[in-house]
Amino acid sequence: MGVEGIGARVVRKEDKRFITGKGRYVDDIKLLGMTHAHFIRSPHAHAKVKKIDSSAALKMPGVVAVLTGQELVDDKVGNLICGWAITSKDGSPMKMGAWPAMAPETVRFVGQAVAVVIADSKNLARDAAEAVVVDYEELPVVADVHAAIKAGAPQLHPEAPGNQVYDWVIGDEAATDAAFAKAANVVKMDLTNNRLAPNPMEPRSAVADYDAAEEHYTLYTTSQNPHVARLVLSAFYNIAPEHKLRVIAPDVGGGFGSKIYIYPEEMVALWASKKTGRPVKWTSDRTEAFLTDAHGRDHVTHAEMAFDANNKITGLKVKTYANFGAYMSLFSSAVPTYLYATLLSGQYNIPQIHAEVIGVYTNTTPVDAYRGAGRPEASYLVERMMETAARQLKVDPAQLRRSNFITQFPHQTPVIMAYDTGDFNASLDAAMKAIDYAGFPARKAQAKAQGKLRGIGVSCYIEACGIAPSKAVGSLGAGVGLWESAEVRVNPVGTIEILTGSHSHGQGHETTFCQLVAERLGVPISQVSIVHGDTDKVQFGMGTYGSRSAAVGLTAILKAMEKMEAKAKKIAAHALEASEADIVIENGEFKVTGTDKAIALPMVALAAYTAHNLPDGMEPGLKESAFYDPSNFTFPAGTYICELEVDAGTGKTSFVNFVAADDFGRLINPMIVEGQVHGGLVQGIGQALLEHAIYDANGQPVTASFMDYAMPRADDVPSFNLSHTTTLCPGNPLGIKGCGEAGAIGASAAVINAITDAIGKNNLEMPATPDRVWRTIHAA
Ligand code: MCN
Repeated sequence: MGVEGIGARVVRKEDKRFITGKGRYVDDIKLLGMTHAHFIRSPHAHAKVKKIDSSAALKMPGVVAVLTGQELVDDKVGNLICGWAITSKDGSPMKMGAWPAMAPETVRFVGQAVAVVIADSKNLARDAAEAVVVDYEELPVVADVHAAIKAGAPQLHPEAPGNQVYDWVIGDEAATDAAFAKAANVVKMDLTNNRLAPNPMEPRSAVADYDAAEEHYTLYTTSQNPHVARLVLSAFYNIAPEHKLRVIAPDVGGGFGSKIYIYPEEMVALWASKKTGRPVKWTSDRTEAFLTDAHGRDHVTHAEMAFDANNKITGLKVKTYANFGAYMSLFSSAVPTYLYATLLSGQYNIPQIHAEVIGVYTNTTPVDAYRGAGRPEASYLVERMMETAARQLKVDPAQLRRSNFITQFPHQTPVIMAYDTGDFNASLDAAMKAIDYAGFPARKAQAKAQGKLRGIGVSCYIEACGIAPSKAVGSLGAGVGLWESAEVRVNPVGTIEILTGSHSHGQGHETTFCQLVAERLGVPISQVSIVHGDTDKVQFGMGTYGSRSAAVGLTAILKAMEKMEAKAKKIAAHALEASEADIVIENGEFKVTGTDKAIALPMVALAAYTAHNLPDGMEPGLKESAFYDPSNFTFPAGTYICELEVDAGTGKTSFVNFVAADDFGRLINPMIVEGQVHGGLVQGIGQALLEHAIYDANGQPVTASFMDYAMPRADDVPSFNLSHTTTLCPGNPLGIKGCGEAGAIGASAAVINAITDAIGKNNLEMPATPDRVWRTIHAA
């Protein structure tokens, strides 16, 4: 390993730009003649739009236009779509209710746009929106899953009788029932996975610019996947033929999944720019973000786990109601199905699993992938079941897990996933050692003597990430295959540009991707630059989500590097009059092995472009590209153990220790990986203790501000104790497993397992607020 190569704790290159205020975000974009959009949003969860009177607003100075949902329909701008087809158990396709970018007739959640004001300034647009009168006729509301599935419940979409999107199953039901019939013990649980709001630092934003002369659109947008945005916008929404639309995602301040999708606002901005003949900017405020950014989680589940007389798991049955909100967003259908139920085997040998997932429409904000996307829900369920089982079977929770671990790889689970590698005992051992698991009973007794309830909670998570194999995701219903692209350009002076289809919005790609180049060529990372986020610069890419950028994106870069290096070696061999087989690359030089003959990379690059001394028949230039489509997902796994104390008088939880032992295969930059784990753990703890997007029975969001939606702050979380075990991923040549979501997947079960251990009561829903914990302690 060089000082900046693979495995080095290199400080993030991009941070200089961010911490000196030089980041360039969408809201920083200012174009000549730019207007500002302000959306008029429904205050009702379900209503008919009877009339929109914009006459007063249109008379206000500086108002350019007031555009409505009906005009959008008249202009044949397509509806938003869900791109992942799921089939119900009766063979019928999922039921997609039409989702126009602004509602012409019916609004189905608070915050859905019905019209937009375009004005010379943001404040003028906001003021004029006050003058637009919308006449609504309120309709009956279903605000949660329980209300939506009741017989005779008000219906959201004519396409979806009973508000049901699909009723999907996986696994062998008869074989699972047979396993339960023979069980020595059955553990049963009802679980709720609370709805979350994503809250990245930078709110969503779009600047759209239509050039009438060229009939060309440019869209600056806060996207995690600009190429997919361009494809979807042009193919499905009739915004433009693809080559007439350029999408640029400049610096993006976090996304956590919520910036994967196409949202109404950027579609409307593009359309409005064409209609008004001027650039249009829209930037969400925090309230709009709470109302319109796709939410996460929101499952209601009943689960049963069967054990034989030796405490071996013999079966798992799961029935989950997944709340989709009012419409199906781009990835939404896959989240509670293929990203959730396929992980229900956890780290365990479970011979039979049967899961049924019923997707349900409600009058709430649409729900889609949020950090972990289905996998936190699966992990939470399995790990709460294991803890509950240990309590019911009166065995040590760590031991029950260990005795059921999968130890042979590859391992085919009964729910599609084929785990390629792992060492679950190693991460459990590392975590138990780090927290001194054996010493816990003595610490608990000591705490009790001081009037504190102390608990310990284990969570052994596994996830499938590095989201790709095109064949796999395609066969599971994805509308596109998922792979990644890369191009390596060595400039005539020897500097290196890496063009990637991944999109960094906080993950540190500008550093870790350069580290691969530094490792292979022995050049400083300052000699390497990363180009991403612009559909005119990078030919195509699938973007960043599903912890895929290292395992898939970096491997594409490796493939392109290998091609470039092979050509560069030929040039070097020719220049040095040596055999190509004798050329090695070291410290930025091409050397003839065993001699002192060498030529520096800039000289090789210069030779490639000056081209008068190249091997016969060689094309000039030094630029190569590659696409990489792996053969499987990657399977990061680990153990988190949380030790905490609960104050029985107040219900308040205080962390004592939180240890995480993760297996991410080869680490490119351990410091960046630690940062990723820290962030994920904080989000998992946030879900467990604080965060909950709540609606009242009328579908009114009651947590649509930071006053009411409690984000975790620094003093809400402990200082984490991290370690790594390593099994190299056999699915990519670098042996990498993704790390970007693990913390959020494994943390919440560890926390709730610890609290329930401390208070001696097993049923506790998230978020475990002091009030809820106190009531659980003191419940009869
Ligand atoms: N890495 C590494 N060694 C490994 C694995 C990864 O050094 N074995 C490095 C990678 O090179 C990259 C980072 O760790 O710099 C994360 O890599 P990866 O796990 O491949 O995840 P992605 O880059 O694809 O990022 C997506 C992931 C997801 S799905 C969510 S959600 C999430 C997350 O990343 N959103 C984030 N982390 C986030 N971090 C920030 N700051 N902001 C977000 O919105």
